[in-house]
Amino acid sequence: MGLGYIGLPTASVLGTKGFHVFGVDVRSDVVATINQGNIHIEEPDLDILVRSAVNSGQLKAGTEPQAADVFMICVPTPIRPDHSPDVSYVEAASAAIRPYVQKGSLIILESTSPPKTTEAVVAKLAVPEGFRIGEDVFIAHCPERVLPGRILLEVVQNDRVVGGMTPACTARAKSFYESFVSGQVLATDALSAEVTKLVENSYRDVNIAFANELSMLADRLGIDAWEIIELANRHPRVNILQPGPGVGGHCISVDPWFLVDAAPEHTPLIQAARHVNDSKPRHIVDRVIRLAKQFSAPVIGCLGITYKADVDDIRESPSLEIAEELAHANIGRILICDPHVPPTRMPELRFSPLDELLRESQILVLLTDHREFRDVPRRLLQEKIVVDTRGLWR
Ligand code: SAJ
Repeated sequence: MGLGYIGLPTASVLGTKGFHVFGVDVRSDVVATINQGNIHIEEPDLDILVRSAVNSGQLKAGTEPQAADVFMICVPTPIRPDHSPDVSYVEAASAAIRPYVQKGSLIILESTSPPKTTEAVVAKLAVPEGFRIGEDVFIAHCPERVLPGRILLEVVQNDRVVGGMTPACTARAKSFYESFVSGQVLATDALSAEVTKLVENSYRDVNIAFANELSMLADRLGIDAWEIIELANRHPRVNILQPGPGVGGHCISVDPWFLVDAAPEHTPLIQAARHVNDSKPRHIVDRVIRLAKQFSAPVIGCLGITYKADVDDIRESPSLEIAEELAHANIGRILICDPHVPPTRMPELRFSPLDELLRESQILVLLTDHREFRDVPRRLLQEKIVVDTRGLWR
């Protein structure tokens, strides 16, 4: 259920490992694309795998579920504007499979979810009347852990955490994952699996927040944050992450809020980290606005709008937020270049080819460290004012 960044790679891996997979998505355009052997998202080698699974007849897609031995729910779990969790897609997917769940079916929630979702949503909405969990039907949470850009490797190689509603549910889910995962499959209960996943992403968010706080402190002191981090990381027990324009993507900037929502009074550090990371785009925008004041007709080039390097994903992207803020700030001409985002996807922004942007801009703002930006001639950078939010051109 759900053929996005997690569902489609998982479906195609299973398809090429001999499973008969029926992928369901509410978007009929996505279903049509996949049934033609094509893909609607960018991920290394995914096109090859999907084409092979579809051509061999192992993977088919549709907008309505079918009866199955195993149901995997891989739908988004966003937050609302007030940061509270929105599990409506999990509710809809659970209700949609209910008529197709049979005795013996295994239902797995892969979506990163707020604590107790497996029990309160999936078990409640997907299980037909009279079925006993752990006897007639088996329900488990196995949170996805893959890193966009490395999904096809990680979906097979990563260790997995599987938590069932009962020990029998855990055992069923564990043996299913062991049939296609080469990493270890670690057993726990559903709530612990839910919280483990949220802790992983919150850990990363807190650590990136430390790097981002440091970088803002370094700006104030007029020193180079990357140099400080490099030097500090030579200590045997220090390993600081990299500062950037903020934290984006559909995972790390969202999931910590699920823990905050579950226990607001016990999560001050997680909340502070979210606020630090969310404040970083504003810090960059203010800096560029200050720098632009020295020009009578400033031209500002923004390089990259996706949330991280070499992906096409702009969800929650701080780079996009900065580019849009600058475009609306009335401070001059804002040019944008992102080799992973076709200009037609964002008609309201002014896109330029890289060479034109580099030639025309007086201020260059490096927002996403795409491979294509690495080799910009350093000589050219010396003639410009450079705001390198990723430390790519150091
Ligand atoms: N970032 C920094 N500095 C760093 C590392 C990352 O600013 O040192 C920024 C990135 O630019 C990006 C954001 O953080 O904006 C998140 O990027 P990421 O590469 O850290 O992670 P995601 O969101 O692509 O994937 C994460 C992964 N989680 C962890 O590494 C703990 C992945 O394994 C999860 O499966 C995924 O979230 C998910 O789906 O939950």
